[in-house]
Amino acid sequence: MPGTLRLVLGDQLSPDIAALRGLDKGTDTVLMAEVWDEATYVPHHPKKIAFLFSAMRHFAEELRAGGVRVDYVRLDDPANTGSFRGELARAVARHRPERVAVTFPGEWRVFQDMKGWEDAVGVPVDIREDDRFFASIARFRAHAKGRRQLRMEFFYREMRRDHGLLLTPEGEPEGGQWNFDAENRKSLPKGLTPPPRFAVEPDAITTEVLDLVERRFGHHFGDLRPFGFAVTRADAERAFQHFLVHALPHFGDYQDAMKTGEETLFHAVFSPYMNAGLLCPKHVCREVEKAYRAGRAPLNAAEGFIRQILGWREYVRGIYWLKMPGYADTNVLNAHRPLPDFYWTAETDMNCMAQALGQTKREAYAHHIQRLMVTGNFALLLGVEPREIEEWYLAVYADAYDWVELPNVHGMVMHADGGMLGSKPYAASGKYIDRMSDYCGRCRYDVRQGTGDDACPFNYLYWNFLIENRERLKGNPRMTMIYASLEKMAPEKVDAIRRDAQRFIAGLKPAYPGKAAE
Ligand code: FAD
Ligand code: DLZ
Ligand code: SF4
Repeated sequence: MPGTLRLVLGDQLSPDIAALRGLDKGTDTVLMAEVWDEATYVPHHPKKIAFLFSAMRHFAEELRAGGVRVDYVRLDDPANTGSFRGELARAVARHRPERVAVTFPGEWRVFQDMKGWEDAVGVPVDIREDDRFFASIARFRAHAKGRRQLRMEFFYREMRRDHGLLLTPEGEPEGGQWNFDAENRKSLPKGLTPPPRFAVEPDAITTEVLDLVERRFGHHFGDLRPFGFAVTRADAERAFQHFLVHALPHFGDYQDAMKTGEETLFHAVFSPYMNAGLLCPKHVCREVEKAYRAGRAPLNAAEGFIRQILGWREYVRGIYWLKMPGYADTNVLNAHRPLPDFYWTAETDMNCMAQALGQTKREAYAHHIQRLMVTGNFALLLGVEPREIEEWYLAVYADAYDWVELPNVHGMVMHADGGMLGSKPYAASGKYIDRMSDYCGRCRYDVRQGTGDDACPFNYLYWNFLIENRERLKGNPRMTMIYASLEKMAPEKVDAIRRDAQRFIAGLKPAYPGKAAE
């Protein structure tokens, strides 16, 4: 009997995903497909592809074990057309369903294509809302309506109230304030050792995927092995429990810290799992609240953590669907320089960059402050073309999908949207990196020098950025003080800054995205 064909995409690996609701095991089939287009629309890190393919294969096995019929198309299937549309059309011809059900995708690019599927395959295609998020797209639109300016903090407070997280019985914020960020900027003290990273041994399915990825994508930037990602929901939950017990208590205090050789510090390291559907954000936030109420984590840690998910993660998704497609095209700082080659080789004598890029290459992971204040800050100061740096971030991190990467890079890092994610650019000199890390002590450059051959490039690039963007930024009330300092700067010093910045920029080699390792 022809039933419903239910398509599950690689980042929709949740048993309660909308497309699976109402499934009839007698008549319905679930379709999953490894497709070339998705694996190559940017040159994804091999670990990211392996994680996704292995998690997809494990999810298919989980469904089958529950008695669900799954039609799983592997990348190497000779008839594989390489696209969602092509695979859906082939599956419709095989199963002759009455209709297709699919969940709203995470990327504008895929949504545009999805809108044409019904005509292409000749049966109704039911695109269902992705309700794994706290806020629907309509809820975010309602928040945004009529506001002259959008700010994460106000949206976050509404979300706390909507979902009753960290509230007193009177509906007020726990601890008398909404946000404890001011307590969360400590550098790492000597003698405090972060917990070991949670890792899972590859099983037979993962081992087979690793061989496939090595053969087909081994030339992409990034190390495939050793591979320790969780690829099942059970192991993703173990990773989360590991975080709750060992890292959450210190999460707040050292959220912004960086240390040589310490890649994950007290971070959660489970964004790939949450974004692919192996962990549910609502479950994660409730469990963190419980840990706080049971006295297992301080308020600044629990609040800081919940804000990342209930606040930032939801806010960037809201901005994405509110502003696309035009959002990706803005470039208010008129930045057009090419991305330097070392983003794709991790070879540079700036130690902070070498640390962040090196661990990105090894792990497909860097924590927020490395992404924002090291690799991101450098691209901002240099004035890299937003599209180039966006493609890089989308490719190299295991948790990267357009809906979350784009607002973070285009908005938060590059200020290319004019300030929807930050009221001023997060530009900083080497002084910030020196305060929050031990990188500078081991660097060939001197963070105390502003100009000259040995001066930290972040220092003169910072002032050069302010000079180049003076007309655009000097009216920003949060930048009045820094522009007042620039106005007072001796002309010889300004000249030296400009000369050093130009010399440094002229010495950079442009990158050839995704080709560096070929
Ligand atoms: P933790 O620091 O432990 O935070 C816990 C969780 O909060 C994360 O797992 C994540 O789900 C959420 N979170 C925290 N900050 C953000 C944020 N700004 N936006 C969305 N979610 C957030 N996150 C992605 O999931 N995918 C991306 O492609 C991505 N690209 C980024 C690019 C740049 C330039 C920047 C500055 C940030 C980006 N982020 C992205 C946000 C953040 O850096 C990562 O979510 C975080 O580093 C993941 O590591 P973690 O799980 O250890 O996070
Ligand atoms: C990221 C990714 C990759 C690398 N490969 C696949 C794939 O082969 N099949 C699949 O269903 N999904 C994959 N994905 C995730 C998709 O890119 C993601 O589902 C869309 O971008 C929508 O968010
Ligand atoms: Fe980075 Fe400058 Fe410090 Fe070197 S001195 S690690 S380049 S901030």
